[in-house]
Amino acid sequence: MDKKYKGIIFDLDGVICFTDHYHYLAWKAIADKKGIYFDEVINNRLRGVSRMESLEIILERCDETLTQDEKNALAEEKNGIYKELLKNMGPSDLSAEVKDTLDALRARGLKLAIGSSSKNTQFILERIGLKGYFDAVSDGNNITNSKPDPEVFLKAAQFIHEEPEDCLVIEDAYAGIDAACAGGFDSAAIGDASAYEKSTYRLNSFSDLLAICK
Ligand code: B16
Ligand code: MG
Repeated sequence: MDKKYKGIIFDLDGVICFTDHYHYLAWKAIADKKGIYFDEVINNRLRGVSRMESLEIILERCDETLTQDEKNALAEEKNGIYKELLKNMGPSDLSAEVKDTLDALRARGLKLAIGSSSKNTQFILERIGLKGYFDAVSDGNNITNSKPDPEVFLKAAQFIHEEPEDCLVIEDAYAGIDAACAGGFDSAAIGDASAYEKSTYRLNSFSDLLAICK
């Protein structure tokens, strides 16, 4: 395939950096407090899923019926624990491979954007030294429908003034690849989703992008 892309939209967690273990620890603290069974396998189902939807998945194993206020309080408590844990992150959590690849793609004239479900995107970008780096950031704060709805990627494409067919989405979550397809984007899958046949490309490593976006 020899398509010339104008923009690349990167998912954040699982693509640019890895915060899933911190999500796990924070949700585990909440689950333990409520006496709900939770493990790393269930945590994998939270990949790319919004905070409230993540809570609903965890509550599948809860016998109690919670009110919306109680759910909001739990989600907020989880986020407080998660944000404390994120303070452990720093520039060393951005790999040289990712940074060098981003720089090379930019040097080739591509516009670079973030398309993440996370409401903590700006905080994470700041922690890993990428504050202000991207041409646009579309995240959990500017959407009403989360992946697999394409909204976060459609907004990212709008922010960089490009059409979906001219952009490539990079994702590690099945829900993210589905979102890219639904929005009319080509996609490159990495990590957890790297075997997903709905993706246009499957990456072994982040730098494989250099062979796709020439
Ligand atoms: P927050 P991504 C997603 O980030 C995470 O993969 C997912 O596990 C998390 O629930 C979601 O962000 C919301 O995060 O609680 O920080 O708003 O993969 O879309 O970059
Ligand atoms: Mg992700």
